[in-house]
Amino acid sequence: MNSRRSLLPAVLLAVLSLAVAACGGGGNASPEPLAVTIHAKGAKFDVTTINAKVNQTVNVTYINSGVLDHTFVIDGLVPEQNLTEGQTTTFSFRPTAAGTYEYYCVRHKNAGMVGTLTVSR
Ligand SMILES: [Cu+2]
Repeated sequence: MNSRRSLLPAVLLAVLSLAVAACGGGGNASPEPLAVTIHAKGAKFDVTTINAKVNQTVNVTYINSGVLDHTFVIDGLVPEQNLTEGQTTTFSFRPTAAGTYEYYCVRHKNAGMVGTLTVSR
């Protein structure tokens, strides 16, 4: 009975250690925020690749420097942002899973107004 009693703290400690290890697996500190400025002009983004980390906040400044209306969408991450000519908007997102995501302008996706967000661990 005594031995069982003395075992309990050790078991608790082991469980706690596992829990901490599981939480800390991806690194305890969140990555520094990433700032990205993207211009829309013609039917193009001037930035067509964004590289981010899992759980990294990405702060985007989106500038429409052309004469067309443009949008910006990442399915599941960024709802449609609308910009009329000359407008600037800012928005943020934070990917929680590694992978490759497409960002695009709804109006000009077919014309090639797309880019790639790569999220890595
Ligand atoms: Cu567009």
